[in-house]
Amino acid sequence: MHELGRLEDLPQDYRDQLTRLNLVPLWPNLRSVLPPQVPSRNTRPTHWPYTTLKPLLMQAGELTPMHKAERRVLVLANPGHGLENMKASPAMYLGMQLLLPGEWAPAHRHTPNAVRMIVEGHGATTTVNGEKCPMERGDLILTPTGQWHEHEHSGSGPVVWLDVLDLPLMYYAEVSYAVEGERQTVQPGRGDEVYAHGGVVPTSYFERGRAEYPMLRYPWREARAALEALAQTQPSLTCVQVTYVNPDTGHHIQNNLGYYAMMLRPAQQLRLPARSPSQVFHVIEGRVDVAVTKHAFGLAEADTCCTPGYEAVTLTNRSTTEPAFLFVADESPLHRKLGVYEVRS
Ligand code: GTQ
Repeated sequence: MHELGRLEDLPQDYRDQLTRLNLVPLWPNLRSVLPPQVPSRNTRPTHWPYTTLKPLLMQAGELTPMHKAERRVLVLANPGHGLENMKASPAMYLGMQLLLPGEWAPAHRHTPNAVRMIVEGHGATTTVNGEKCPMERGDLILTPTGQWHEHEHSGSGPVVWLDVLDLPLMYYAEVSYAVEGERQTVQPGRGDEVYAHGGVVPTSYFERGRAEYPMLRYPWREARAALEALAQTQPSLTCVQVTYVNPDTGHHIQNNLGYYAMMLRPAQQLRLPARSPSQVFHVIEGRVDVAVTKHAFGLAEADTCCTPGYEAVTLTNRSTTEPAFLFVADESPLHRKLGVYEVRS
């Protein structure tokens, strides 16, 4: 690939004229916006150990009362994107949120899509558009775009969860905003009970149109059971993984980000090929080593890490006797919509 002209090659008065007219020559920048073969990526492989994060989150509980926080969250920010930009990757935001007994995080709705993966604690609930969802370890709870949500905790002890939002993408698109609301009236009925029976879904002769998000809570008990059944039924299957889907459509649960649960068999080493999307790995149970390019992380339970796209990732279960379980998030639905989804090798 031959070298192109530089900005310095142009006479200063010509450059000044361009600047005054809000014009920029492409050729000095062409290679940086269209690099050869592989995109440039700011996403750095980054590890957030829970043991170091948790004491600081608990300290936030003492330092900042709920009414001064609205959402008491420490953001897992990727230094490659600049900490102040609060991105784990180009499209993914990660936050670790704390709710103490008796606290209430007031109702609001916003354009970014969110999910929460419950890390620890008992007795908290998230109410999403009037549906009250219990929060237990490993559960995945959705708050899709535009839906009212508030969190409350009537149990004892702290409750902590990992928020994943497509906030950086929405912010980039200049469509990110929130609306504050009143305490919701809880409606009877739970999607996770109606849709708890795989393969049989509600139907009607008198179709009135389906809810866009029929299931808001995906209990860990069910996802874990699905992974164990899959591993047992297919002993030679290398990637024991399930995707969180909308049970009415079979499509990803949200528009931009994909969510998965993965099981590593005892001592299993799994090489995930290089693909275009960035990924996030969070350990639900066990200990997992993550290797990507020149980085290697030892993930303990409740640890989180992210990896850039276009790099192979190798996962290793540290236990030789017990399976390990991971929650995975990625940008593949977005990449497919953009028409750029790629698997390389
Ligand atoms: O719980 O609604 O981590 O609105 C960031 C923004 C959590 C939430 C976050 C939010 C929330």
